[in-house]
Amino acid sequence: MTTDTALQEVKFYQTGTFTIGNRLLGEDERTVQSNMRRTNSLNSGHRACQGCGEALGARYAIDAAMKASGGQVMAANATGCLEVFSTPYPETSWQIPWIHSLFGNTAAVASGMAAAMRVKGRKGVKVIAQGGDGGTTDIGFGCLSGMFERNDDVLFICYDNEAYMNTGVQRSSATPPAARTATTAALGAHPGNVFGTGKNLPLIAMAHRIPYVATASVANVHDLEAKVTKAMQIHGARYIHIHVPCPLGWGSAPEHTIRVARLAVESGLFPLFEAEHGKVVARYRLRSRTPVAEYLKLQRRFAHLFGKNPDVGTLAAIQEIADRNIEELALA
Ligand SMILES: Cc1ncc(C[n+]2csc(CCOP(=O)(O)OP(=O)(O)O)c2C)c(N)n1
Ligand code: SF4
Repeated sequence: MTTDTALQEVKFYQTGTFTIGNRLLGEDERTVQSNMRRTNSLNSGHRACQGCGEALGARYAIDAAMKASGGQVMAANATGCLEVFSTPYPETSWQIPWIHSLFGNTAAVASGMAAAMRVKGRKGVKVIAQGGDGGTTDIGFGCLSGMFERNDDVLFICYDNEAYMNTGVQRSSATPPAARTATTAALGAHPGNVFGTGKNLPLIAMAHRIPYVATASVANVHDLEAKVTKAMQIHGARYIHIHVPCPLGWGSAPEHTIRVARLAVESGLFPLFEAEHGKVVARYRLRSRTPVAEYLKLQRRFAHLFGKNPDVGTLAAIQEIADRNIEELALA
């Protein structure tokens, strides 16, 4: 954390090694994250929990955006964990121009920033809006839909940890069925979030027929960076929805963040795809079809489904959701 104006560079403790699976790749194919000269947009020293998927996702996305734009990025950030852990005023971990908006108006603030850049003739400056799933799917949804409908020149990134984590794990409209939160039924025949509720924001974004929509996961850095890089080249409204496990809210081990994220993808519960102007144009095909139970059992928010008498009915209903995703998006 620094209030110093000088940029802090990345420090790898083991120099001469290639991080995150890049060892066998040529220089051009390695991730932005493996490069010691990346911008380090979200600097170390912030106050996220250990293993926070949102901190990883934001760093991966904004570093990739900085590389793609030659360092010409500014961001609006909704209230939520990402804002709170990165920027306890007057300190900040961000090494980019960054504005804290209200919880619900990030998309509108970013639209204004893009308009200001247009008026000033600063064509090269790219505007990103970012927030959690609560700030995106619930309270910020009206402003976001307006930003899509006007095709404002903004990339909106939702870091989806499937609840309102910053205020103590309340349910959002991105909370999956059966997940326990502070505001879903703790007891009864079927504790946790009810089935048949919630919103699928990537599909809603596609319904606006905006130029680009993608889903991404912190478990697949190459894919995430490629999508951000592509989005930075496109003019108009763009939306990327990144799945970011939250050890605190999900009751998963901090060291399992990537594993949990990967199992969400490989089970079909969090499909990875890209869409242009409302049509799916690419999808990540599953390497192996993993049963949803493998993903769920690593998280205490689903612990009531396991134990001596597993809730086979609820597990089958969740498996059905994954199977439907796999079929509808032709993932297998
Ligand atoms: C109008 C308004 N209502 C409520 C709050 C309190 N609040 C701040 S952050 C937050 C939850 C954020 O959840 P989410 O957007 O999912 O982000 P996360 O913290 O999970 O990353 C809430 C309810 C607020 N700041 N403003
Ligand atoms: S509560 Fe979750 S999202 Fe927030 S900082 Fe901790 S791990 Fe990250």
